[in-house]
Amino acid sequence: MRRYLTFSVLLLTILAVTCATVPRSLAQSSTEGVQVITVTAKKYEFEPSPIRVKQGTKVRLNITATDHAHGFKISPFPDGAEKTGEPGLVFSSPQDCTKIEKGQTATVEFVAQKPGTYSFRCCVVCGFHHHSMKGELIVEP
Ligand SMILES: [Cu+2]
Repeated sequence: MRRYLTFSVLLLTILAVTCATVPRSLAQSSTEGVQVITVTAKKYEFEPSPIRVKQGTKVRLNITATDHAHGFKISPFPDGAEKTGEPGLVFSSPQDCTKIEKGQTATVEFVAQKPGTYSFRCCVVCGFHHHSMKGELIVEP
């Protein structure tokens, strides 16, 4: 009986340790290999621009709006390319206009699949020169 009890405790301990470690290692692998880039959005520019990444990189843009609410909208197709077929940027979640409240940070995540220049712009009206608030992402082969 005593031996059985010891065995049960041992088994439970192993189970508990396994359960506690597996999700942690999964969480780690999901952040591995992601290039995190900090971007600032303010009237009327994005910093840095152009943003340069290597083809095949998984990119996470952490965009902070410092002075006003702004937006971030990027074309999934390179400039000058036909906007059909396989996109050059493959997003983790469907996106059109990512809105960023003043003082907040929004995240945009994608895989830079094809080389080229991808234009992005502000998509939340933020003032007089809103339409000239643009930037570029360059995916290098
Ligand atoms: Cu704007």
